[in-house]
Amino acid sequence: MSISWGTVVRPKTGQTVSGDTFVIAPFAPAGLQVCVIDGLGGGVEAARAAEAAAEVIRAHPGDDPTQLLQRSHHALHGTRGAVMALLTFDLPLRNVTYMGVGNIGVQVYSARSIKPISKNGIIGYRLPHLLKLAYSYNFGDTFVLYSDGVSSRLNLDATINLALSPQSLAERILQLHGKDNDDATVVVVRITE
Ligand SMILES: [Mn+2]
Repeated sequence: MSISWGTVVRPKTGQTVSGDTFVIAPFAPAGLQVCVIDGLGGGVEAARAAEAAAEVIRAHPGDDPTQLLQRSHHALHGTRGAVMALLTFDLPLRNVTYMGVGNIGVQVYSARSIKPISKNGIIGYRLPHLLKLAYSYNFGDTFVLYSDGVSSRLNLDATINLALSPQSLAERILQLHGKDNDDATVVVVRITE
């Protein structure tokens, strides 16, 4: 089995700091935590909020997603707040769970129907009742998490070339669907046999 991923983070036009960030963190014995975080607003304050949540995920990536989001919620008190989504892979079982709060997009390219949704809310301000969605996936499926600096038209784009490597695919998605007026992040993960 091999795991490959690609990532791009691009600040909005005129900014040098992105208020988005991501975490990709393998954990024992055979898991992978993948997270995209969008700090509210922009610039340094947004980046500080996103980074506070990223630190929570990086500290204990194997903890249950519910705990990770609750802990992030507490860590983000006093910040701008953030929206975030987690894909948590159990690699030997070929299972993945999704948990998202707020406006992070997800697109899964699979023969299976894997169409997760997020709950409305803002980490740090208003934590919704958390919903963990579980799926089985196939080897070769491609998972994409993206911030709202990428248009959700991505989900309808039938021209996406899945023969591309995850890194090339992330760059291509940003090129095709990125918006200049917001920070934009794309994370692509593929697990093959
Ligand atoms: Mn945004």
